[in-house]
Amino acid sequence: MTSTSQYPNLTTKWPQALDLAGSNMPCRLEGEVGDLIVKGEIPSAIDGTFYRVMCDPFVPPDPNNVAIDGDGNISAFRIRKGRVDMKVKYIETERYKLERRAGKALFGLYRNPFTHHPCVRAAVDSTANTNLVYWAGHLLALKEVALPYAVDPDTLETKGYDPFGQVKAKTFSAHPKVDPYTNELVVFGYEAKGLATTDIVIYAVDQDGKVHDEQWIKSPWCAFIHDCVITPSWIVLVLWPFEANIARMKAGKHHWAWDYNLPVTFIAVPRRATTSLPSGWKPGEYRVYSWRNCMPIHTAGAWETDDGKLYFESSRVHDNAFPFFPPDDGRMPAKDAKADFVRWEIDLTQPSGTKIPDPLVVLDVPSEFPRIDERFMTHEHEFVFLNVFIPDKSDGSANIFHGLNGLAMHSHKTGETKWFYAGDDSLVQEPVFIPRSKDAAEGDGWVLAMVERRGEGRNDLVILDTREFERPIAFVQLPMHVKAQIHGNWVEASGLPEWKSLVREIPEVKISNKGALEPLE
Ligand code: V55
Ligand code: FE
Repeated sequence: MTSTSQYPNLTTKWPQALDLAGSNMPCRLEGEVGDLIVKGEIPSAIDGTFYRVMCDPFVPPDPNNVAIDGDGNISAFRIRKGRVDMKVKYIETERYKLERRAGKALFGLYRNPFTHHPCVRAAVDSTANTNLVYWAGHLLALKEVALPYAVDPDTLETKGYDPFGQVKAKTFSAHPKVDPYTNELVVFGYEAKGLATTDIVIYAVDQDGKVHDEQWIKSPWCAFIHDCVITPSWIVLVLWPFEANIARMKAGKHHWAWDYNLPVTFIAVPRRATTSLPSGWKPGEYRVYSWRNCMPIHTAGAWETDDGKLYFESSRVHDNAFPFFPPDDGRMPAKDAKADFVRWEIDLTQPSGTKIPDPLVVLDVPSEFPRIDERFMTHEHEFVFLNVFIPDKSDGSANIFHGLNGLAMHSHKTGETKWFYAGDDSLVQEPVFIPRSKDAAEGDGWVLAMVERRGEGRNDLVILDTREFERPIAFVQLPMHVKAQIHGNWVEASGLPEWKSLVREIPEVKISNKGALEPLE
């Protein structure tokens, strides 16, 4: 690598920030690569597309903005017959188009309209950068601050905003959950009536895109609600100890401030008016439970029992994991803040306001992005797949955002954990599970994840067989570096429309007879 630091007279409009340098340097690529080089062999039973989304600012951001507010840029990897095509394209949000046309940032701080240029105040302030979920024929590009953008799953062209259009809410979580037993997408949105409101909407979208079971509840304070879990009867929302406050926003500061006095809080809500309620529950009721100050970033699975217990699993940071949203007094999280993976238990027969017991530590390892075999979402499951920091290896660090160097597959039944270490100078991103077949046993299949080869300035997709998790069966080699994703998902080809243009197909070639070996007339 050539160093440019010896030319200090050469300036750039890009802020000099850690989240815009090194492997966080904006990717900004759009295009396609056909037939990527594969090392190893991809089983032909793997037939579908891995969609992932990067947080990838197109214009130099406001120097005070946070790293989670860059434009959403999709990468799609179409895997079929052992071969892989790749396509990369920005989601053309209103915000992206306005800023790209202006050639500069018009939006200021994350979710703070008072810091935006007045000409964009009425525009949708979504970068659509957090998750991609395929539902009811739409590839939904999600950001929890707004409604979904729908993207064409083949061309990746942005088709429009709010494809379902039936609910009067301003927001839609980036972590809706598919109930595979009822074929519903369970959705929530918070700050659902507008900036800093405590209104939460919950509903389900059926396979045809029709909304039902809409309900509105109130949050105990304007909390940051990134993820949830579902069981057959319940949705549980996870409230992080941040607070939004209009006065702070008007003062030109951040939407969120951590509050060390707030506990992590869980709102348990019956999914349907017809849900049979535990004794003591009144129709229309929901209950609020809390623990201590901590940040469970992402959930894995959840299940319920007949005696009114709810179990759910999550990653947990024992402090503020978003130091870019500090408390109003500026206190920074502990440098050595612990992180682990835990199982929470809620006894629904207890009244609202109950403090729940300490969770069970399932894996005492810094980990993030836990995933399950989602065919079993809502039911008790055996396996969890996680992105982990493997401490006895040289690379990575316990910082869950800058140091996850491996993957783990953990069995609740046997207690055994299997590890995949990505190799020297490499970091791994969120795993996705691909079942071996429609009816395969739980956890029998493959795990796919993006690996960043920091030393090479390049990436690989790794494919692991869950029957021999430690030894990869294939690496799909990208010829370039792509930024870390926020989230990604696997979509089986059987559920997708036909792939036509993802990577240009060459039509029949008519030979010209002008080649060198053809004699001149
Ligand atoms: C998260 C990420 C976001 C966001 C809110 O990881 C929460 C959590 C990439 O954007 O807007
Ligand atoms: Fe997330």
